[in-house]
Amino acid sequence: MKRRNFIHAGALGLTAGVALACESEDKPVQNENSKEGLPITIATWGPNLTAVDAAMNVLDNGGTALDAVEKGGNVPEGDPKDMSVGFGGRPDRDGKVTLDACIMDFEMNAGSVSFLQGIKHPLSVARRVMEKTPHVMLVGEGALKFAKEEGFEEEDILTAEAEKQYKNWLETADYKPVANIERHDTIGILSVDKTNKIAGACTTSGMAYKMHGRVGDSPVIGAGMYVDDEVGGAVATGFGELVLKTCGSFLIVELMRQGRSPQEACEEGVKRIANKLKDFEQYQVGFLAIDKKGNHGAFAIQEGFNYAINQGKETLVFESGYLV
Ligand code: SD4
Repeated sequence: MKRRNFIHAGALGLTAGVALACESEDKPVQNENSKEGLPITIATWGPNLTAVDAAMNVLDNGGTALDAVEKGGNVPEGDPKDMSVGFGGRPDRDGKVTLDACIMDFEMNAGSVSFLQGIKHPLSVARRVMEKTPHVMLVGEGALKFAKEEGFEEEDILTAEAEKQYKNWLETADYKPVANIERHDTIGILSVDKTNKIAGACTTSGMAYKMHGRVGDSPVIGAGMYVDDEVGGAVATGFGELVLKTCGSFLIVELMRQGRSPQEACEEGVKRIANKLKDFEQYQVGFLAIDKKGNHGAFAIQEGFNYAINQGKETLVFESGYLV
């Protein structure tokens, strides 16, 4: 089968850090920073390098990819200075912090919570949903009830800083989720451990000042995150509605299954959004993907998406290529 053709880098205004796939019947084209090597952890957004360090610490000590992505995601969740995830996340337009998270392992086990309030670590609740219930997703009150039954403490997770920013926002209450204006530090994180097993996770407080009840892509298996141990994994960040409409992470994993490199698959995921959704240029979406050898890819709609990666030595931060 003829491989998918890609537009040349020059036409897209790409920056360094990206190897765009060109028309070819040859081997898949890799991201120029990609190399094989396990174990690996990769996460959306440069500031999440501390999360990558925590995850790699688990892997270096012989831990599983599942433990690694949970421990990694717990780092920004517990950090009140990270205002896009967990404790300290910005509230919705009603002043409520509502959290979304999901997790998935190498055997297609998956767990997810969304619209969860009052719990600092939604990702750990998602893992309990996966391990202790016959379900995949719990939302809202039901998710909170389950979390409390599992021993999670209900607490006020709206910090003074987040409340202050919310009160400023209320003066205009103008909701325009503009790309890169809001700082997006949602963490999507993928690991492959020493036994070559994959896991992925995603956790966020979602878009600031969203409608009360809004659920984004991050807790939706196949949208904000997807892994398949035969192939690899993908995660998404940015304006979740675009990712939901295109089943972004699932699409990227399926493209890799068909032979695309992680880089080629991420580029095609962004191009799917661009080809299908008219107003995509106003928004930011970034994708990361890895295969089971440790190759990685990254691509975004706009400039400004970066990511942290570790394959056994130090954690590096790279800028992603972009389309617009
Ligand atoms: C959402 N995708 O709720 C999330 C937000 C995000 O970086 O990733 N921000 O739509």
